[in-house]
Amino acid sequence: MKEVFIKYNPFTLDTYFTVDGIVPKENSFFNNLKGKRFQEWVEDIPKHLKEEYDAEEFEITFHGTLMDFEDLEEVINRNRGDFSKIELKSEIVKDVKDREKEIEAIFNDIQKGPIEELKSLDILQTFNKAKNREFEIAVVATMSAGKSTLINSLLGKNLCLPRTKHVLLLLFV
Ligand SMILES: Nc1nc2c(ncn2[C@@H]2O[C@H](COP(=O)(O)OP(=O)(O)OP(=O)(O)O)[C@@H](O)[C@H]2O)c(=O)[nH]1
Ligand SMILES: [Mg+2]
Repeated sequence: MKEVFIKYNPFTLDTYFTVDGIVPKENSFFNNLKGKRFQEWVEDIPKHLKEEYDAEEFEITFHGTLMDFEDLEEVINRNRGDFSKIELKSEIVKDVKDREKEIEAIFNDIQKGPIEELKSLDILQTFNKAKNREFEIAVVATMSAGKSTLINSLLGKNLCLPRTKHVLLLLFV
């Protein structure tokens, strides 16, 4: 039974991977995951485990968010037939929502605290803007490059966009 450890940080996109406590070889699939989102490579885990470690029995411990663990669980369950034994354990860490709540609690404490400069309307508005899910996207390209076509296909509907020629188009999503 090979013991696999996968630690994935969705904020920095860093992955730490070991099998029986040993980091993979340089040319290993598992050593080339830096900067890649978990969802880009989770599907390929079973195949590479089998190919690179030439074993039938694995125990995988995943250290990361619940959302990523569930994706891994789904992939493992789908590929169970290729292994004589494959077990999955989790070490769940806080996800984005938990962290957002913590940041909000800290901000609310600051608003009740003694430092008046941190209670200005400007700071309150900036914090609310950062928290808001709305953000601005600028689509910039030369005339008839396909800006309107791109925006329409991203939105999945045909907006009647004014001529977007060389100008900055601000799209609120
Ligand atoms: N072949 C091809 N044609 C495209 C593509 N994207 C857009 N077009 C065509 O290119 C033409 C211009 O596309 P638009 O989306 O209107 O370009 P635009 O940048 O909004 O143009 P302006 O607002 O007039 O500057 C249209 O006839 C589109 O159908 C593409 O990816 N491939
Ligand atoms: Mg246009």
